[in-house]
Amino acid sequence: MTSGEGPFTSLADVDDELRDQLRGIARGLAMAAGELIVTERPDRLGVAATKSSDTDVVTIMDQRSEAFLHDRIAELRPNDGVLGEEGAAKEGTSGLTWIVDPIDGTVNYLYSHPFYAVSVAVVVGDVTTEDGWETVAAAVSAPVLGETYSAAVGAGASVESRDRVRELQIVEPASLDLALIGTGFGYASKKRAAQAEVVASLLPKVRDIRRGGSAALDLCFVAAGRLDGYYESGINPWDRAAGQLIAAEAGAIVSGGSTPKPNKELTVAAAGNIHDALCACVVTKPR
Ligand code: LIP
Repeated sequence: MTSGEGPFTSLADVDDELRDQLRGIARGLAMAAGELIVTERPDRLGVAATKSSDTDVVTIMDQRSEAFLHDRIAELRPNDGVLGEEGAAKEGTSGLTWIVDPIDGTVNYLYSHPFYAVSVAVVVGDVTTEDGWETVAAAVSAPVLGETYSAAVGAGASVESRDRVRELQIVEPASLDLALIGTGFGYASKKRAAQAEVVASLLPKVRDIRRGGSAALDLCFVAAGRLDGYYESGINPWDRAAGQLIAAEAGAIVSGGSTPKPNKELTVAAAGNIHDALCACVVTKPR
């Protein structure tokens, strides 16, 4: 094992004590940033900027939440790297990197729709690649829902709500046609048209579809049994880095559909007995 400051190159380098400590830090940061985006939301919240399209928005609170997370991580774990959705980027020396989504479900936040969260994950490996890293510990905090999910590798997943902590273990649905499946859609019109074809083909084969608007929470909902499966094409590491560990530690199979690890092309998290059947419906052949 490596001491608390590294350098860490794999999950095996991180001992249980440090793993649990990192989970506690992720939980505290996600909850504090969640509190910030609710209590300091301006009355007339607007769009501060757009990214990949006019509907891919950033608010001042996305920026403030990420600045808060970046600064607190620098205080608590000065040798670790940071990678944030809104541009926070810092190379570390420890081999650990904090991948943060300051508000996952930004459009929901902009519209005061309650389904949004702060996602905080600490990973080991090469974050300059799509799948060259592994999540060590993670937390997703949904302030309006009053729920905070967390996990550490090999230590299980849990959700806290109103001071109660519940360990998470998924329960398999009878079959895909009785499964409730979550998904989401990108911001580019052409991508959305392709995604619409996939979901239209899937809809008659499952119990129903839910589109919540936050990948991080969708993955946590698989862990919590509120969804039997989730898939989405085009999400980024900050959308999934925390939720994919939480879902896996609750017993879900997490993959890239046709690859062992989630990636930009596809993220799938599902109960083991429906994972392959779901992938068969949503893995699209290259055009
Ligand atoms: C969101 C994802 C969601 C996806 C949305 C959006 P953001 O992330 O969490 O799954 O369907 O289109 O990308 O932009 O709110 O951080």
